[in-house]
Amino acid sequence: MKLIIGNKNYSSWSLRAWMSARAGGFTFEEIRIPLFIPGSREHILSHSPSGKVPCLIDHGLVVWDSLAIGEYLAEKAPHLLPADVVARAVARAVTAEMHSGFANLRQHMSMNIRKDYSGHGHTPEVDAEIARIVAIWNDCRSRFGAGGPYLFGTFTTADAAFAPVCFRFRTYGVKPDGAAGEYLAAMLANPHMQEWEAAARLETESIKSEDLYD
Ligand SMILES: N[C@@H](CCC(=O)N[C@@H](CS)C(=O)NCC(=O)O)C(=O)O
Repeated sequence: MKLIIGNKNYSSWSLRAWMSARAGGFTFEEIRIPLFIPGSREHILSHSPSGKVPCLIDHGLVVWDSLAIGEYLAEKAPHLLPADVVARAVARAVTAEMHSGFANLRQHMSMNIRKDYSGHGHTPEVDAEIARIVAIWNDCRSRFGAGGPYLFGTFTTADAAFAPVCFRFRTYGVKPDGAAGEYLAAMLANPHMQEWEAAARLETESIKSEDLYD
């Protein structure tokens, strides 16, 4: 299995697929393509028909888009989704909401693991989206989280979907109270998250358009 990803410091979509692959216990070759430098688009297109990362290649099968990759990996490693049908439906709903929503947060608080932009990025729209994310986390933790520290107890693709938000909250100094805050701490302490973060800190490329508040 091969996973094509972008810069670990910046590529939030790549992080989602990579976390599902790690949490699923898969052995995979990682192909990291630094984004937005000469040749990177051609390099991505040599693997990924959409021209975007992440892209998963498994014995000739090509799966692009982080949502499809998460679903595919969960078919091969069913523990990546909750076993209960109700919890599984909610996990898919919050994953889909994260995948297609929160445009203001993405724009004003882009993932940038190495930076400390505490206090930056707040607009009324961003704050409303942060409140919605905190409500999702509190709801999942209280209804489904009894079996462990993650949204549905054990780690699922829903946690992978919110992984970039966890790094964003730390970069931009967003500190939820209560169950959501405990969930954020558990995610930032997750060994796979820490492995990704350590690699992000070693990267030397900068994407100036993503360094929003320098
Ligand atoms: N909806 C896609 C989004 C993928 C995406 O936008 N990836 C960005 C990097 S995080 C990318 O490949 N950008 C390179 C480009 O647009 O040339 C997914 O979930 O995989």
